[in-house]
Amino acid sequence: MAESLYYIESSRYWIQSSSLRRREFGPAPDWLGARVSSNASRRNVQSNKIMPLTSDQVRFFQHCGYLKLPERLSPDEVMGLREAILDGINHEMEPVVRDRTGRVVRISALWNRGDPFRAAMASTGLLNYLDPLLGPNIELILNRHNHATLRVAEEGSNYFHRDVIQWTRTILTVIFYLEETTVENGCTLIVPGTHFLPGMDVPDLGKDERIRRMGILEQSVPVPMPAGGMLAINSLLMHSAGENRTPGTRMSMTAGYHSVDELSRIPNPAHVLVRGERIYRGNDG
Ligand SMILES: O=C(O)CCC(=O)C(=O)O
Repeated sequence: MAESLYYIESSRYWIQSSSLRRREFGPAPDWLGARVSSNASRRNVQSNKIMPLTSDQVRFFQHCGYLKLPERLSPDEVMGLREAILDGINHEMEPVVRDRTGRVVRISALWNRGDPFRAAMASTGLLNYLDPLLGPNIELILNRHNHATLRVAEEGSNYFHRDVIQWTRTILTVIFYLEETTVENGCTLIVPGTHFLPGMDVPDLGKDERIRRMGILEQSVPVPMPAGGMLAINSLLMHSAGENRTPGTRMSMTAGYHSVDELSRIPNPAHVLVRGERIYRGNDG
């Protein structure tokens, strides 16, 4: 369905498709409702489309390299994902990653596992937020992230990293929190602004002498998130899961997104189109 118009009415968020069928999308986020005095005030004049993120939020993401998305997964979605992840871990459903003791702590290839993973990773609500950051044509990446992790105290596999090497083809990472994360149970740590530092092929930033001399990782800040919260980061941003110092678990799921590469003639089999179309704008002639 080509979705062309988003608008707020009676605190509900509506989508109207080009076929003029209108569909309710859900309750309007508080911040959006508060800012919308009339439908026209949030309409992008050129596209006649109401943007789910303000230009200030988009600028914040570009400047700082991260944004807590203004909406959460519903408690039912969180519960469905938690059950599916625990099922995958308990039944050791491959592909999985184990910790040093052989325990399964991560399930991979979430997209291939179907719902509820597909529903969350390609939900209209999430893609509406990614649209102002990535544009209308969006692909989900199958060979970066696409996994869910259960972090416990003894796991100890956290390290500062970037998700890509160079800025020319960076990606957008979304971390979905399926349990509340706090400083105690190892919320995500980020180093704001580090997406502007030069590209480097360094898997574990804390072990790199140049990074250590810069003292840049000492500038990291914790980002506590509620259960169901979603954090978008520029994948060049230096980040790490924190250390879980509680007896409990800390479950999250991670996915990566690209805008469609308009210079690629061949569809990448590791990319799934989740919004818009595969465009090609190469000048071959
Ligand atoms: O869960 C987190 O806090 C970080 C996740 C992450 O960096 C990853 O999955 O690559």
